[in-house]
Amino acid sequence: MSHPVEDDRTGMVGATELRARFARSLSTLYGTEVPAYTTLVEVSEAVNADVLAAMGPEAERLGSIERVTAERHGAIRVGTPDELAQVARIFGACGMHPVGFYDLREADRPVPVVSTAFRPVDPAELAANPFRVFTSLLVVDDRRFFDATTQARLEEFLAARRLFPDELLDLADLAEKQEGLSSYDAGRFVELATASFALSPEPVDRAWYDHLESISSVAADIGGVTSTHINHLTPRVLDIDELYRRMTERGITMIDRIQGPPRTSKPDVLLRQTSFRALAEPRAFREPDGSVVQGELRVRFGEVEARGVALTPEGRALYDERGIDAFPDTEPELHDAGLAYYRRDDDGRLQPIVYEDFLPTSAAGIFASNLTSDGAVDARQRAAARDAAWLQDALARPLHDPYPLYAAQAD
Ligand code: OOG
Ligand code: NI
Repeated sequence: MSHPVEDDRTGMVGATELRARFARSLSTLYGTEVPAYTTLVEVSEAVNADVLAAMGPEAERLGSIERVTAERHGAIRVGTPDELAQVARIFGACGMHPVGFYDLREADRPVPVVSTAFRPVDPAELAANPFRVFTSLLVVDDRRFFDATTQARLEEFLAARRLFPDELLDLADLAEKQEGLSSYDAGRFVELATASFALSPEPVDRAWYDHLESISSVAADIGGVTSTHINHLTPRVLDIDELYRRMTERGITMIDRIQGPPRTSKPDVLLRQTSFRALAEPRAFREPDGSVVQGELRVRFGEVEARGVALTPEGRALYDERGIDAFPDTEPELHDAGLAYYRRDDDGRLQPIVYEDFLPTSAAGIFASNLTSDGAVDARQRAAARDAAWLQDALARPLHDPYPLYAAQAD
């Protein structure tokens, strides 16, 4: 289904345009909040221009330069199934649908969340603007992290907050119902949605935050504050090794490695990411005696990524079990072995289908690089049951499996 950008007759702003505006508006916000992000975007654009100049049309096989230049992924974290369902309505208005189930509690450095990614699923929509948001939900009843008292306090704290104003949620529902918003409503929607993800000036309860932080930094970032915020916003780059060099040259300390497959002469697969820790940001704290003081928190960061071809389940199993070395050297071999998704263009040439999702090990690495404490996990305690079916119920809308989406694009 294609949505008109802005129908001249009705003046309606469709989902595609809402998504593009929302991504741009968040980018402007994040640039004012985390200035190094602006540097990252500038360096990414310079690297992309150089790759395009050096390689010509070949550089655009994994997406047009317009798509890649506008391309961002964000990350947000919420505390309750109700909050997640509200997020789903806001992203739904922008034509972003939940895809995939990630259980970060199973990572090497476990984080008490389960996650999905909201993104367009239709190839034309992905080409127009592939904005995606990795969205994590705290698992408050997982005893390996939270004792019964902490769980009860978390539930009470989270039930008392409102992340999104009713006006925003009503506009989101209206946008989905009438497949767009009037020009005025669209402006309001983008303004309210962006403001919902800004860092809040509301004082943080020091004792409560510290208690959660001793268990998990991510738990504190979610359940220790009264609002949510964009945790990072990631541009896409066509040569991440070159990006890493240029950022380091500019004096920005990157994490020690690029996550994902190492650089090889083989076709690029899946996703490679790297990041830097943002500076500590000033935040107000309420001390146990009731006084409010200025302090700082270091919860946000910068990240950049390069994307390759999507792997089939067989290709993914090979990657997870044996690494990139086990892969063939050329695209026709990857295709013929059924390891990656391609489609044929009108001339019969293979065109790669871009990987649009995330990698649990990379995500866990990104979470970990951003944590101030290792936290405390008691593996002997009971895990809370969470799976894709549970998440779909919480979302109150269909949760897509990524593989059939890639298979449909390849056909
Ligand atoms: C999400 C981390 C996952 C990625 O790129 O893998 C992620 C978070 O820190 O909330 O964004
Ligand atoms: Ni990320």
